[in-house]
Amino acid sequence: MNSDETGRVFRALEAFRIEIPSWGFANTGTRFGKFLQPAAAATTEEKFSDAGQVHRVTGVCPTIALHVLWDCPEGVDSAAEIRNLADRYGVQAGSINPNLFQEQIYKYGSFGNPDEAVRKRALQHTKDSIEIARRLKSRDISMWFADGSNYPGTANIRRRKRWFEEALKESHAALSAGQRLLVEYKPFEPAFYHTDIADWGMALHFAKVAGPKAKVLVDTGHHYLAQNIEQIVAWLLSENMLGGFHFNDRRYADDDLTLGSIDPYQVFRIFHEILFFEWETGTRADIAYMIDQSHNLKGKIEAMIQTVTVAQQLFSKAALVDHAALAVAQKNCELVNAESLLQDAFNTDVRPAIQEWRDSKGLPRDPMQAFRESGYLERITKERATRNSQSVSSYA
Ligand code: RM4
Ligand code: MN
Ligand code: MN
Repeated sequence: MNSDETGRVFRALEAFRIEIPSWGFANTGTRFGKFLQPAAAATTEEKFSDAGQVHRVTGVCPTIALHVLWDCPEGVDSAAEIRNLADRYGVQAGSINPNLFQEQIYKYGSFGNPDEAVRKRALQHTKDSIEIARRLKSRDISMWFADGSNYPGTANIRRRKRWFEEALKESHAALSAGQRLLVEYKPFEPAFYHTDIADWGMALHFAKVAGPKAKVLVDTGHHYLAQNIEQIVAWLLSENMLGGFHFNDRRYADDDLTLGSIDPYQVFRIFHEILFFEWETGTRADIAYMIDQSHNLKGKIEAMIQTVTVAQQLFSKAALVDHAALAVAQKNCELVNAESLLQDAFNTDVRPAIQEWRDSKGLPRDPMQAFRESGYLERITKERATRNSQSVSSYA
């Protein structure tokens, strides 16, 4: 790699921050069961502590996404304690995720529930979540809904759409200046016939109806297999409606596997669309890069460090695409040349440049090795093992 390319990698890394999810450190499983790990985090404090380790060795994960039901047991009153944890462990609260899918009242939906009382409860929980975010100085409230139905004819799809529009508008009205509402979509699961926000078109519609501070959140695992995710990204960028990502990888559906483990070129193509947009428009895309993964079997902290490392590699590779040359090749319909510009960038080994960048920041060249040598994992395994051997019932 020449010095111009190294410079590009440095600039890309300088601007790239990744938010990690609290639930990635907790024991998670599938509907068939949960295999417990002795070192898993069970309390909000442990999640902050583990996230702090990831930030310590990578230097690029200053925030942690929180799920209100799992991480804020006292609701709005949890904010003060979370601020203390943020100070103690050196990571700030990131996006706030209301939980509108786990409690019994949500059996038939939240914002789309035919029962007005449940819709009100869901709206109140969302407003509380916005207040928690305000107290924590968090910018984004990420809305994912499990709402949907399992059998044809059982739900009034149009009426539910209206209820969603109303509730999202009201939620938007509760935002403080600078806050954003991110609307996530998912084609199926847990609902298996219809899902109220099933794709990016529906999410885009709802975000537009909600108001100007609402944007779309793209979770890479929430698409059908053949879908062209980078095209969706390009369209949302062009509409100024892309708010952020939940990155993960999948082989089948919402597998929540480690980013880049199955199809790294897909992630590269997404990053490329973003960086090409930035080059062309001369503006920074205002996007929250977040991870949404479940490390059911992998060691959780190591899985997170691995994820961050791979994300940096793929982002750096995308930064190597020669945009000026690409624009010319596209204009002249030089297909092989255009495609090769992407392939060449993707095939470049960016690891030495990334190590140099880490050196320049006083960060460990090899974050995984630094973590393994720290003794942290051994310590928490001892501290948490007995408690973790008893099964826990919630998702995270
Ligand atoms: C969902 C969705 C949400 C996440 C939950 C735990 O499938 O991806 O973003 O909060 O899982
Ligand atoms: Mn998600
Ligand atoms: Mn998901």
